[in-house]
Amino acid sequence: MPVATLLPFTATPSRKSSSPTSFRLTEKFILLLVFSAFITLCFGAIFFLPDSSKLLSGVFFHSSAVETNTRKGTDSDSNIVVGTDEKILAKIRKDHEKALVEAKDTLQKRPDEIKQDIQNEKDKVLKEGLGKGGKDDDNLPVIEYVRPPGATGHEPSDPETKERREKIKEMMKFAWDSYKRYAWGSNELRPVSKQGHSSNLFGSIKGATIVDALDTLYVMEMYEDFEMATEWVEKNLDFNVNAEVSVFEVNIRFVGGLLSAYYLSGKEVFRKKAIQLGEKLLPAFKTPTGIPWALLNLKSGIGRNWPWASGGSSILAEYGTLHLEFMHLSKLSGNPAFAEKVMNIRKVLNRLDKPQGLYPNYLNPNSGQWGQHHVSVGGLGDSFYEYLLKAWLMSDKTDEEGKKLYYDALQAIETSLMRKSSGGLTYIAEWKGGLLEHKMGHLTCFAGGMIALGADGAPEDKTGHQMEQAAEIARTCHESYARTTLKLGPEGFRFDGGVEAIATRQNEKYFILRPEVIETYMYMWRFTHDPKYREWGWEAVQALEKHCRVEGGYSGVRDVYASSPNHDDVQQSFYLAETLKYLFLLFSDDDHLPFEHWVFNTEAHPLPVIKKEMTDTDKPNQLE
Ligand code: DMJ
Repeated sequence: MPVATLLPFTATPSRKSSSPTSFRLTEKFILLLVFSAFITLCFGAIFFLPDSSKLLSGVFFHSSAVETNTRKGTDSDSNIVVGTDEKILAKIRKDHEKALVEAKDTLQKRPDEIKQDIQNEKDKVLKEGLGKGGKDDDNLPVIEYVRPPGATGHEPSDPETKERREKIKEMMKFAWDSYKRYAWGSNELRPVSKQGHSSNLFGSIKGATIVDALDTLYVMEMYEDFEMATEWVEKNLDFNVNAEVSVFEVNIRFVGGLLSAYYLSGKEVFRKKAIQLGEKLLPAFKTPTGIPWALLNLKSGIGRNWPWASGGSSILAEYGTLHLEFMHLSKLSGNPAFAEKVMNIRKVLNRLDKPQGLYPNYLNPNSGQWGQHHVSVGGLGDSFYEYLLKAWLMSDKTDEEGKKLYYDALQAIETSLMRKSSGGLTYIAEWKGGLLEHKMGHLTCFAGGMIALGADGAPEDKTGHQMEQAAEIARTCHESYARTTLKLGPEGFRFDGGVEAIATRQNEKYFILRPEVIETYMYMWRFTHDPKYREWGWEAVQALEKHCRVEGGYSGVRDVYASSPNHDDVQQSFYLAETLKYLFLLFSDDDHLPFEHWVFNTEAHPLPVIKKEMTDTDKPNQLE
């Protein structure tokens, strides 16, 4: 068979071999074979001969060290050259081997492990940026995220406690799933009519329940739901709304919720959103005194006060409940403005005379003078006192001014407002223009927990005394539940007209899933380990299940003294943020969100204590 027929692609059958320099096809083929054999031999020599690496180094890896030494070569130097040469080659070999092993490892990894590796690399870069005082794309300082201790917990060893804790988680799951199913994206859920609900406290900001529930989902290890909520925040949480919001409510629920979610999970989206929202709230402080407005239009930045508040006053519990969140906003943004605004509030208050050492609920932001002399540790006043104590604790006990203001205020409360009923129940009354109103609100019941939390630092050996006060308030608040038909606490209860711890007015008989009594049980349990607090908490769980759980979630009731519940059809966002979280912690071990490392904002969003050492070293976080 002619070779030509064997080489259909290289031969040109019509072309004649007339020229002396031209070859016949067979010759061409043989030449080609010889040539390729030669090339193969050369490459074989380079790659496979024992000392080929040296040759390679000369051909492909001309390092300057090799060049320099070669040029200057003497006999003795030539040993060095060989030595250096081998070192370099050894390093190259090692690097290649390492790369091969890494590649093999990577191929064996699951996608989520690869993702985690990428995240770790990113974190490393961020960490390096921190040292250089770097900024990220949003012009925020690059922060090294370190999860504070106790962000997650473990199951209690005692079987009954474990079972009860599981039950609370089931309740959270039901509340959350119902919200997801009927009201996803709305602020709150209407569990009876199975639809979304929004109060005007949030303007047209959406998703209050999602943001309020984030940290509870995390604390209860409901991570899939946490991811779903995170995704919603990333894609939908929008503060560019032309609407008026309550500065206080938006701060405690949204800013607080986002900050906690950031500190628990380390996800940057929460830090960014919290700071964005904080910046949107800053115009509220544009008043002659710097005491912020209660209401603010987030687009125009125009503020005003509640029309019902004494002579256009701002409210103590509103302007006095920004401190914790704003200190963290400064820490996380590197912008001292947030901290300055809240420190200025203190300055204004420090200049004013306090009637009997008490703080009236109303303060005019224009004149800087008190409005009506109405004092309360419940509605309109409550969390102002809470934030004085917690400012001190959150500063790792460096904010001495906060400490003094708190203990002085508590002394005034004890002297002027705390009373004991003839039946032996301690309560905190309200003060109106010098006269006591012997009524205590459900809201006031948080004070048991607050006093217990502060007792340890109390001056003049008052720790024991304050623990007793706290325990007495817890008992009174428990009585306010125990003395109702539904075993749920009324909004307000009185100690006059022959009654004790009972609501006498129709408009004080409702229960809206509030947390304060359970909050106090949780603090008392942590400090005393007296089992009665867990029992009282369990009684509340049973009442919630029996009277508030409906087909579409949990609902408040209109009258706790009625023989059967009349539902108000609202599942408040604080039920998921506070009530269920405090219940869960009541049945958890103390090392889950330990008080040494975490402080709860007034909406039960845990914020880490800003440790002294950290402030010194953590440069970009430092406040100026
Ligand atoms: C919550 O929004 C906060 O606890 C606030 O400080 C007062 N009231 C509600 C819950 O009752």
